[in-house]
Amino acid sequence: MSFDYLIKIALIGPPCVGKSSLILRYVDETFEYNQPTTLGLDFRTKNLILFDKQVQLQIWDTAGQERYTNALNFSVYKSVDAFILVFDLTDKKSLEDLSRFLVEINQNCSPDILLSFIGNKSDLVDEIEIENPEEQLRKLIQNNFSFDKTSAKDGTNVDKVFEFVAKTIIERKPKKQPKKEKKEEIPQNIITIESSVPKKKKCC
Ligand SMILES: Nc1nc2c(ncn2[C@@H]2O[C@H](COP(=O)(O)OP(=O)(O)OP(=O)(O)O)[C@@H](O)[C@H]2O)c(=O)[nH]1
Ligand SMILES: [Mg+2]
Repeated sequence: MSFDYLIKIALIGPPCVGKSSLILRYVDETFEYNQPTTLGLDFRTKNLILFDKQVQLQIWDTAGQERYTNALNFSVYKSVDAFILVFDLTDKKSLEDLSRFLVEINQNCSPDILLSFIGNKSDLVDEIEIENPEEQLRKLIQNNFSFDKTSAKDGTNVDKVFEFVAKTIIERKPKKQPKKEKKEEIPQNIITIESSVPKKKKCC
């Protein structure tokens, strides 16, 4: 299938914050209570129409555990259009831990790379530990950023975040990209290894 825009987005953040669950919710509209830890790197695709154009999102799921990240993540960092940085609203430390990911972005990406922040697990209202996430995030990052509270469990704001990121990237692109086949667009030098997300389904 051909498309007008290919947009590459990576979800990054500490372990157990819900990165894989957010992708599962967005792509498959499901939720798993026992989502396995991501051991490597994988991607899912989602086709949608934005601004009357055919858009394919290539969504990279990364491992939160540091021991699985470095070399693989480096390849992804070089190739994506945007990052969604995820923390867990019920775990204060997970927001603080985003600083390690911001250092990696600073070292490997263009300064104007699009960053969108997610505080996930908003459904766990009685367990929220972070009172004012925007204020905490401002201590970590000086540039403008977008922020939303999401729940991969009940779907709150999940579509909104992915579509906001996709639209922002399209608006930033100076010219229409040439139509390309999906198969050609998988970044080179990426080894996809065992991961928690289901195998990619063929798009129709
Ligand atoms: N209640 C609730 N639980 C969630 C939500 N998102 C994820 N979880 C649960 O949190 C756990 C971790 O979710 P994952 O999606 O595996 O987290 P991850 O960030 O991909 O973790 P790593 O792969 O280890 O980096 C799982 O048991 C999920 O079911 C959410 O929005 N609400
Ligand atoms: Mg995962």
